[in-house]
Amino acid sequence: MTREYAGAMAEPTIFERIVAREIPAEIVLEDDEIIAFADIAPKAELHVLVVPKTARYRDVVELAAGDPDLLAAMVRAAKAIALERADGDFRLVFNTGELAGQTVFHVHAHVLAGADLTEESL
Ligand code: DGP
Repeated sequence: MTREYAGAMAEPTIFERIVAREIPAEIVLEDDEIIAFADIAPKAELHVLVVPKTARYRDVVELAAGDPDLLAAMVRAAKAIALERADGDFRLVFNTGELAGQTVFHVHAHVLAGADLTEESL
């Protein structure tokens, strides 16, 4: 795991600790670049976090600028999870910045699927 971005924190984030298996999680998908696991506080029938293993990027803006292929891999992972665990449709949310509700500053996508989400669509 690389932790190279300029603002790298002294303490690893909770997601780095999940990657390192220091904290248990219900892992649903993993490859060399990405890990995906159930959100601890689900907001939908299916609520999975898709997380790059590298801690280099704080948010999706940094990721898009620094490694668009990795961002594309996250989207592909989201689709695979929605197909395997729901009907294939899904909502992808990147909280970006504290005022938008981001609490973990290691880029991650919320994949929400399962029950009908249309009643609460944006
Ligand atoms: P955000 O608010 O966008 O930064 O999302 C962070 C998410 O991380 C939030 O939905 C709750 C989830 N979360 C926080 N701590 C843990 C944990 O220890 N395990 C798991 N599985 N999810 C966590």
